[in-house]
Amino acid sequence: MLSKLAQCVESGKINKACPYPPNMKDQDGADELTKKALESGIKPDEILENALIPAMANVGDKFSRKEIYVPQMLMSAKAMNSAMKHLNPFFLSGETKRKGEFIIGTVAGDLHDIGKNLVSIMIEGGGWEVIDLGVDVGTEKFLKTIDENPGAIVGLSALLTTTMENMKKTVTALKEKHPGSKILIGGALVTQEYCDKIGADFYSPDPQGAVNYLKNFVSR
Ligand code: B1M
Repeated sequence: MLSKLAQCVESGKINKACPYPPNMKDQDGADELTKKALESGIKPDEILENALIPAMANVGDKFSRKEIYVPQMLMSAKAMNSAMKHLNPFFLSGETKRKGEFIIGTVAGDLHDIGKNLVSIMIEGGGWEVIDLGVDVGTEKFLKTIDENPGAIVGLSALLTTTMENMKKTVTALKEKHPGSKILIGGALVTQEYCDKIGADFYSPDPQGAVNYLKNFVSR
């Protein structure tokens, strides 16, 4: 059942009614299979670790190798979400633990969120609790959220030359107030050189690189 579920997430098969992908038409999707897996007694963390996480890792790797593109990745993200809706009550109740908290947002002045949302879903798929602050997020909001979630890792996305300057401001303020905090950055124009220049900890050009970086910080 878990390998079928993984296949659904990897192929973007959301539920039975979903006609995509055509070769899986009328079959159960991630929605039904997750429900059935839970009903059959498989534990939520087992479903996450043995089906959803490996499936999303494959999706991330294929995307990095340019074997699939944004639309396919979004379908996988939707399938993942339909599975997570059944698992979230267990994680939220504390019955099942996540690997840690990851705070993510697109920096002040920037409304681009497609890439940020992909990173968000991949990291959630990697077993983390994601606190997504959305777009146009000012430094104060990042500071407040890290105050409320000590030890959380922070991810910043920026797509505009102008807002990369705000990324720098946020990194400087976070490092000043929380010198031990780890900050990951990304976005179309962001580079490793820029990351080094502004004192962020890690630059990833794609979601899978972000997931791999977080593997160094499993806190639970
Ligand atoms: Co705008 N836009 N846009 N835009 N837009 C760009 C970025 C631009 C390059 C287009 C161009 O001129 N060729 C240009 C920026 C130029 C520059 O600054 N040098 C630009 C501009 C100028 C603007 C406006 C100023 C236009 C205007 O109004 N005159 C305006 C600004 C609005 C604002 O933010 N204040 C604007 C508006 C918009 C829309 C609202 C119309 C729309 C955004 C819709 C949305 O996001 N909900 C939009 C779009 C769609 C684009 C392009 C076409 C596509 C961006 C995108 O979603 N790509 C873009 C051109 C382009 O990039 N080809 C462009 C797909 C996405 C999956 O990729 O976001 O790069 P990306 O994310 C990647 C990686 O970068 C990485 O992972 C993702 C997957 O690989 N990644 C991370 C991203 N964040 C990460 C964080 C990480 C790690 C990895 O760790 C935390």
